Amino acid sequence: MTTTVPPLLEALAGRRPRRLPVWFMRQAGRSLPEYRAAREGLTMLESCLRPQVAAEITVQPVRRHRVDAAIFFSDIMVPLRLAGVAVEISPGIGPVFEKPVRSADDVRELVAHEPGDPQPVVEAVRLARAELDGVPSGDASWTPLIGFAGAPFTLAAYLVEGKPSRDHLAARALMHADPASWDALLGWCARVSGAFLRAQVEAGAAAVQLFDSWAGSLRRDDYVAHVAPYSKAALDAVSGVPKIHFGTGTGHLLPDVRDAGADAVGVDYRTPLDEANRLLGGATPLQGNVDPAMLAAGWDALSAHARDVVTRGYAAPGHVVNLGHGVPETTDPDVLTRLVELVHALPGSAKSAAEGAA
Ligand code: 1CP
Repeated sequence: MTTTVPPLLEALAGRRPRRLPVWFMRQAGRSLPEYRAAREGLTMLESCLRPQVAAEITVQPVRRHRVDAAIFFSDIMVPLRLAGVAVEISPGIGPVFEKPVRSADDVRELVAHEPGDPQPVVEAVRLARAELDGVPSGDASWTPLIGFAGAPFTLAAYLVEGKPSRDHLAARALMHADPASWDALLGWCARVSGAFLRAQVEAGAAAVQLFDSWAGSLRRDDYVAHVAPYSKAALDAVSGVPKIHFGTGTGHLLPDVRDAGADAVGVDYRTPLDEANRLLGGATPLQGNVDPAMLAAGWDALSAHARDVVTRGYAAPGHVVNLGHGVPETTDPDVLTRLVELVHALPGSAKSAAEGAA
């Protein structure tokens, strides 16, 4: 390992490496044929809990696309399963719980579960790290692995609804109907998510991302009072690595998302990065925000859009190029590889763009 810092870590520290770092949320899995081969005959959660399989799938997109980071192949439901909660990931649907958490008694029963043994996670991160330590990124000789967890609200939204939902009405009602149960539920989710993050960092993750995918469904006052403190508790469980905090539809919450304890804010595709930077006061590194729909819009439209994202991102102190949400399952992998090549060929900062044009 050299002392040169990989572009991802430079950008998350608010600096402008020569080459813009790029990775994609949900890059592991979904659209890759080698992913489907590695998972053959295994359920989603089985694949997550077999260290060799999880490590292999984690590294696949780095080998194929030359992205500047791996994201650990797992799921936000894994820490719940490790804690002994009856959850399955149904193909084509997502997480489904045997028993939704609806009443004060349900919450009491849930929070009696201790976070489980993270050994399969620790082992998988170690195996992935061993390979990534030899894969260059920019001028560095190694590629970082990003650990992640679901934010307490997003986990609670699944636990209370019992399955994916659009508006998270039952969860948002519980928040006000029974604030004491809400506090116990979110506090427990913060504890298991925090333990999951810590296990990944201790095994070698070089950065972490907290996914609050459904935070955008909240009013700002509810987010600040009933959600952000628990996200902060989950993020506070780790130290010594940069922390990215991402949500979708959070244009109205960006400073609050940052203030929950993030070093960088993930911006979904709805808010242009120059506007996000203005909302954040120009001091926070950003991650995002190519619209996933553009991956299927043809190369001319996609490349023009990606250039626009990069140009708007120059306003921020650091920029990690990513999508504004996950890779759709139907994405042509070659389009992702070409997008990585394009981003790597673009100037890393407004200054080098101006020098190039001069
Ligand atoms: O490539 C990667 O990003 C790493 C692996 C990863 C991550 C970071 C997976 C694999 N899931 C996640 C996070 C995750 N899981 C989130 C947060 C990010 C986001 O908003 O996209 C959420 C909300 C989930 C829950 C979940 N798990 C869903 C969404 C359901 C819904 O409500 O719409 C789904 C479909 C899953 C299953 C899943 N997780 C990961 C994969 C590859 C799959 C599909 C497996 C299959 O269908 O067989």
